[in-house]
Amino acid sequence: MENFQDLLDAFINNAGEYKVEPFGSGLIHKTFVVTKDNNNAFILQELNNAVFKWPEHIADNINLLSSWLNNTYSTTILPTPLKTKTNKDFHLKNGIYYRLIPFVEGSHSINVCDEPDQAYEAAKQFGNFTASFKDFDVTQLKPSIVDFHNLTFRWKQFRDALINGNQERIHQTQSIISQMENEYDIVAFYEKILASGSFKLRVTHHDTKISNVLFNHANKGICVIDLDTVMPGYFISDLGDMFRTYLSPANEEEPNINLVEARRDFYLAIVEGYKEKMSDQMTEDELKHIQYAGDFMIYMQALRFFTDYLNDDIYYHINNPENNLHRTINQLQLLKSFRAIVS
Ligand code: GN1
Ligand code: MG
Repeated sequence: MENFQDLLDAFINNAGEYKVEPFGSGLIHKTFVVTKDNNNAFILQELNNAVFKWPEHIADNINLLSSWLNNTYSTTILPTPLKTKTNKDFHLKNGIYYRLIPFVEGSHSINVCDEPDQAYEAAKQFGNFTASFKDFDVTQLKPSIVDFHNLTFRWKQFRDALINGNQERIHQTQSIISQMENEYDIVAFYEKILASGSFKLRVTHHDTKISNVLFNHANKGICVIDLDTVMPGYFISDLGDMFRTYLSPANEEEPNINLVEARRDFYLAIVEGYKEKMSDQMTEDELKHIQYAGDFMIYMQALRFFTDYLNDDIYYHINNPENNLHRTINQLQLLKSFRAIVS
């Protein structure tokens, strides 16, 4: 266990008065909530340096975006990490990067999207986030993970795993492999779109799960959080990941696929919320391919979970040996159900 007092001391005074406990369900970083007198004060995070190889890029991006909002007198809120007492973006201890993010007062987050209204509010926030940077030169942002939502790259990783991965697992999952291959059209379409230039590169969040939105007491969205994967990207990433993570009452961890289903009212709510902020910026082609966003993100996540399974679970945290396989089957079921509600 880390010495938390020591870590907090790097950022704030009277660190001894705070209590630190594990927080959230992210699969990448270690996250803790820091409370004082039972009130939430900060989020403390230990960055996963294997996934985010250049934490400085994240900090540079956040600093640029934050200045942009200030300079344009924007009302968009961007919760940014504290600088350390020595004015650094991270506290570095034993080669590990830590950061401390102040809690937004009066805010709460949710882990499950169980009302279309929540989906609408979240989509409006993610739409507003991107819309706020309409005139910002997105090429200034550095990718925090290279090729993160590059579907061609994810497809290639899958193909490589079929050669170099765990042979027994490959042998046992032939039917899943065929299902993945049968969906190759999704990859081909992605390549076609990119080549055509009809989708615009914008400031994109890339992790639009519901727990990355802060709500106020009246359950209205306040802002988005978790800016690690903010980098240049396409609208299909953010809209698609909302479809992927809000539409089903059962999430990606659910092993019983009978419980995985896409809900049309939630779909409509997401589209309405996102378009409210973004439709005037979107190209005709983008507006035509709203549904494709779902195919793109659900399929990419299925590919990523499955590739990790074939590679003996080197990327995602797992709770049991079959976890990544069950996640894959779950996502394939979601893809099927998604198509049924949008067609
Ligand atoms: C990871 O840890 P978390 O939940 O924020 C992943 C996302 C996946 C998600 C699937 C950097 O995000 O891309 O969609 O798991 N983030 C990274 O649960 O790989
Ligand atoms: Mg995240």
